[in-house]
Amino acid sequence: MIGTKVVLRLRLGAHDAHYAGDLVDGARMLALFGDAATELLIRLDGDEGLFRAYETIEFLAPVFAGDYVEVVAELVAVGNTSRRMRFEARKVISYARGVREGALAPSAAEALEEPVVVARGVGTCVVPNHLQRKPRELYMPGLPAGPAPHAEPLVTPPSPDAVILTAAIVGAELSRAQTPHLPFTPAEVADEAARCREAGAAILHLHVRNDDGTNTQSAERFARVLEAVARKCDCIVQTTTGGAVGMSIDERCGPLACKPEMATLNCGTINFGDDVFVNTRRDIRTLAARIRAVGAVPELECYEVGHVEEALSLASEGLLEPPLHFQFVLGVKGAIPAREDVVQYLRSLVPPGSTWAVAATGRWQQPMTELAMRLGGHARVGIEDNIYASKGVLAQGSAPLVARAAEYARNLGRTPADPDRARRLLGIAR
Ligand code: KMH
Ligand code: ZN
Repeated sequence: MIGTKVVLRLRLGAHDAHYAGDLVDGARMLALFGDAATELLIRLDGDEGLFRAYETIEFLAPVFAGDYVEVVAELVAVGNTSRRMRFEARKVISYARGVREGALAPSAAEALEEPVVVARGVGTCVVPNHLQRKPRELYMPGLPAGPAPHAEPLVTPPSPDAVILTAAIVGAELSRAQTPHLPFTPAEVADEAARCREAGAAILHLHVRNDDGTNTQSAERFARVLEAVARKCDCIVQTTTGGAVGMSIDERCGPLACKPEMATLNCGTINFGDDVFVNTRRDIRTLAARIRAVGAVPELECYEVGHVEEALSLASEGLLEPPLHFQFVLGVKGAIPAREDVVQYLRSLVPPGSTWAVAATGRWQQPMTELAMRLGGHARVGIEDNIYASKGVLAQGSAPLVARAAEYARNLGRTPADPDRARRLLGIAR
């Protein structure tokens, strides 16, 4: 379970002192981090595992023979075989003030009122699949059984601090028969938007429905929903120009009349389950121009590798202005699968200064968005893509999915961006 901790507490003795003045070397702290990591792995996997890499390590205060230290290892992320942990060593007992000056006996010591952090680090351990002896569901609830997303251990580069969470709260393919938590009316959408904002979302990816639940791209309906949302929260609204399969390009452009801050730009045609979601190269260029004409910032929806290349072509043709904002949509039946190697490849195509996020369908939503956050990307969650909180258990709307993603981000040391911070990161003028 993310957040699981183990604590070791021990006294460093004369045999640990390595340098002048009874100073203990930093390598000793690393050995203790290794021991704490090992206990965590035994508890999680029933195996000692291996330390693969440290991303950061800091030595913050000296440690001397005779000090007692408390070492904490906390699980912050779980991959297929990787377990990422945060470590902290704190001095809790030290020699008494005056010992060094000879004013007190050398045996005088005291418990510190406030522990002193002496070392900190973040690192990744691995437990190969064949050595894992505990069910993965135990510590990675929601991860589907079946083929693992990626066979290789993950070594995570340092992540930027802010993570932009998008809530996709309506969608075009869902029905109330599938989930009763699907909002239809402006008031229902606005309430759910406010709940998602409260949970940590900065962007709302928005489709709208008529009161009877049918899809519409009507500018009037969007205007009513946008007004209701703006009364309840300050989220960036990203209106869809994808609409529903089968709509014409003109119809799909309906919400642009509301001059949204953001709009989606779907970057290619795909099989969309049993349907075909058509975005010809001409359509994409028409949509890009119309989005630009209303001053909206496009989010580039990529369901295939070639869609990223298409977006880059649009930029080189001058139809998109950098920085670009990519959304990798994974796991649509008939399009690119939700796998770690896919994310690694797609993000390698993103030009410097641009941003990227992951959205994934169904059971892949949680593991893939968490992977994106570990890799420094942003994430989209919500019932448009996935209606379940865990296997067979409906999410109570999109907000709990946002809350879970926000908690995961915070455990990684990243902060869910509020809408204004997201605006700055995305270059949205207000
Ligand atoms: N409903 C899908 C066919 C978007 O919002 O831009 C398209 C879609 C993408 O949901
Ligand atoms: Zn959508």
